[in-house]
Amino acid sequence: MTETTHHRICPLCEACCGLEIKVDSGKVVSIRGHATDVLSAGYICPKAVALKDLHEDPDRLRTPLIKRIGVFEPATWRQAFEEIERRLPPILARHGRNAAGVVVGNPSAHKIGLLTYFGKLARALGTKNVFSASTLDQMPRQLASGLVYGHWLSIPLPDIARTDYLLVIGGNPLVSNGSMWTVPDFRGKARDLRARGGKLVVVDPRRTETATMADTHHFIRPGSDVFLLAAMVQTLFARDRVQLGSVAGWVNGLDAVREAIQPFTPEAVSARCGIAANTIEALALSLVDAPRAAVYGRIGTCTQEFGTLASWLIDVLNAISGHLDQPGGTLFAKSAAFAANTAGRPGVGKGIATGRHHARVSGAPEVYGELPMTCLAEEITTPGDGQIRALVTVATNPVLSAPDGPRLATALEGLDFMVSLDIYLNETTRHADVILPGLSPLEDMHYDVAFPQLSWRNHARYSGPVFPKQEDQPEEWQTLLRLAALVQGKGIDTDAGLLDDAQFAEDAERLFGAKAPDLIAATAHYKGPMRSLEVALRTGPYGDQFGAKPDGLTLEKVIASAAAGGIDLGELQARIPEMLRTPSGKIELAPPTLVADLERARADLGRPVPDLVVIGRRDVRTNNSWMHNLRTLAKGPFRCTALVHPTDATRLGLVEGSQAELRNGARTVRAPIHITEDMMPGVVSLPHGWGHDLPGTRLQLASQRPGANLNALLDDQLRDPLSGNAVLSGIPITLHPVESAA
Ligand SMILES: Nc1nc2c(c(=O)[nH]1)N[C@H]1C(S)=C(S)[C@@H](COP(=O)(O)OP(=O)(O)OC[C@H]3O[C@@H](n4cnc5c(=O)[nH]c(N)nc54)[C@H](O)[C@@H]3O)O[C@H]1N2
Ligand SMILES: Nc1nc2c(c(=O)[nH]1)N[C@H]1C(S)=C(S)[C@@H](COP(=O)(O)OP(=O)(O)OC[C@H]3O[C@@H](n4cnc5c(=O)[nH]c(N)nc54)[C@H](O)[C@@H]3O)O[C@H]1N2
Ligand code: SF4
Ligand SMILES: [Mo]
Repeated sequence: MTETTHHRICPLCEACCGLEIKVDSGKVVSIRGHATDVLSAGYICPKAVALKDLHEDPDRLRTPLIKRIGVFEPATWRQAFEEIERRLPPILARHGRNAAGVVVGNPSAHKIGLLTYFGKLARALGTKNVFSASTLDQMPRQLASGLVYGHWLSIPLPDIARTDYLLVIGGNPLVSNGSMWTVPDFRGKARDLRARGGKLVVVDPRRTETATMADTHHFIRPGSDVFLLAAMVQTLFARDRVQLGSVAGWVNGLDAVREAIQPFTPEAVSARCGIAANTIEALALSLVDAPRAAVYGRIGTCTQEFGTLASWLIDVLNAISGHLDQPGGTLFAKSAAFAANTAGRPGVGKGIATGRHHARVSGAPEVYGELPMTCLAEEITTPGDGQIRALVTVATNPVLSAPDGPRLATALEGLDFMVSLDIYLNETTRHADVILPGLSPLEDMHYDVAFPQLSWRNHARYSGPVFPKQEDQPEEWQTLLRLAALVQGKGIDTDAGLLDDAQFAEDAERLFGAKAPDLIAATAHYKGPMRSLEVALRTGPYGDQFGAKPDGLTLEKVIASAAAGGIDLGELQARIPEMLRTPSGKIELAPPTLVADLERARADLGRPVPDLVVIGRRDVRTNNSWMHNLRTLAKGPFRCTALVHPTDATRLGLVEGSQAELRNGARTVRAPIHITEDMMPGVVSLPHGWGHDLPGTRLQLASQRPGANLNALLDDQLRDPLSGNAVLSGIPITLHPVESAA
């Protein structure tokens, strides 16, 4: 037998590490970090190795399933599409386009076919009921960026390789490996930062793995980041330390910020944050005192009632401390393909709009084309015109991942029809009538669309399939296109390739006008996402412009670089004003909706601090809700434990290792207690993504140690009104020893 070596990036988290995969006789022999990868230089975490388990997992679906009289039966692709055609279009014909809902989840960000074709299905459905995991995660960050810089994916990134001071708020990159910031081997980079005399400071209600390696860690009351950040901004104004540095000529709204921030003095917010006023001042001043500094906030700052405000104030701090768009401060990536902030006229754009339509039941505004995930259940269960009766889910497991999963599960059971494009029969897809399996990542090609826009270094990397796919199995983009055709009444025999050609031609004409015919001819040898990737790369900022710049990038060159570890496009560079896409061509530091929302925060400042609140947690061997079925990751100590501070444990009569019940009104879950001083007193931490004890799933390993579903405890009515993002952190609960829980 002959061993072959393959290079692809890991699809399991945002670090996007380069892998070297050795294969023999159709089996994975080894998975290692690719030492010469231009982004990750050999770094991997234990999850990458589990790609072998994922590929070989007997529970991973390989054929479509159709539910008949409550039981899933294997089916051919033809039978599956026939069943969908028989049941879905009549619902739309009878009840209108909004009777369909569509939900897309996290793994789609790691599969170019899903990411670039999901929108085609949503458009074909023509429904406003589009939902995604973004409103359980980073929508506040994206909305703030849209308002300030003019595009949803223009995110300032800490220039970790050159900074002297990094303040991490509400993120644990040592475990999560970074998010909205592609930064493989955060630990190594943070170590280098400290070795050259720089400082790492962490603000988190738990002394996390990242906090443990930091110079300083501050506990903060969950949900109060907006107040801390506002007071830091206020301090810089009050002490006359505001400096805009190189972006001074490009900032609108500085006076409006100064005016609106006045009430948020360190003294006024201190009790709410649980941080001393002089500590808040010192944190603010450290930013201006450091020659090069960056503030990074992540999910802890987003999944709260003031998520958009908090995300925005992080931008304000980076700007007014003089480090925005500076080496060693925060910089914007320049992606080789697909970035809106490299397209069109440099330095100016349309900006963003929200609220172009609203959720029927709650009235929540559309944001980035979506409605809040926390509106899904009520949109299914509330009768009336526009009620969701048919649902398509794509790579998402909201029964575990979204607040009030039990309510959602009941809602899904009440649908007239549901289709899931997924690789498992799990807590969500068990409610489907038809499940269409996706490819194993090792059978799929990939090029990251989003993450090069968020990477610590510019680069272009292509991943080819490691294994051939089963002959009859469509690629996921083909499945999405066929579903799109089907709901447009085109019938199930339409060829996905022809549909794609037609769509490509349409897009090319819209985007490239008179040049479209040449473009169509020049790219005809590529299909599906490969074809749009070729166009994006060649017309992108490093592209060969279809021959005009012969040294520039083409897909062929990027493919050829895979074994070498991809193409390095250098460290991040200053990009203001060229990357701005606001109508003014300026950084809009004081968007009126955000300034107005500060009043909501001010009014909330006096809210009493609850006795006990729950927050989430991630573990390096898990990924949201779907990797507990993989042997390499499932072994070891049980990870779904509730962490409690010793004073709380004593007060509540809890002993180490005992079962406790967490209660939020009538909602309850049980978990074993681990007592640790790493928790802030008054805060309990329970990881999300567990709860694999629901009937009707096919997750043999995960169901052996199911864990508790944190989201069964959370309320689906709590959200940040601006972004629609769910509140997942800082929820008041009570905690009871199980023996006394009657
Ligand atoms: N309480 C609490 N809840 C949270 C969070 C939290 O911090 N606290 N975090 C939130 C965040 S950040 C996120 S991103 C969401 C994630 O929530 P979701 O987007 O729902 O993602 P997962 O729960 O990871 O479920 C992924 C689904 O995709 C399927 N899948 C995996 N690989 C593939 C593939 O290659 N193709 C297809 N078609 N399907 C695939 C899996 O089987 C699973 O059904 O969870 C959120 N939920
Ligand atoms: N191993 C692993 N890696 C992952 C994932 C995973 O499930 N497992 N999920 C991936 C996904 S989808 C995402 S979005 C990213 C998320 O990436 P991160 O944001 O780094 O994720 P977390 O580890 O949840 O870190 C959030 C931190 O916020 C803290 N926190 C909670 N509430 C508050 C608050 O109110 N204020 C402050 N300041 N902090 C608070 C928590 O204690 C926690 O340490 O991780 C990704 N990477
Ligand atoms: S950190 Fe781990 S899971 Fe994330 S991309 Fe790298 S190897 Fe994969
Ligand atoms: Mo996420």
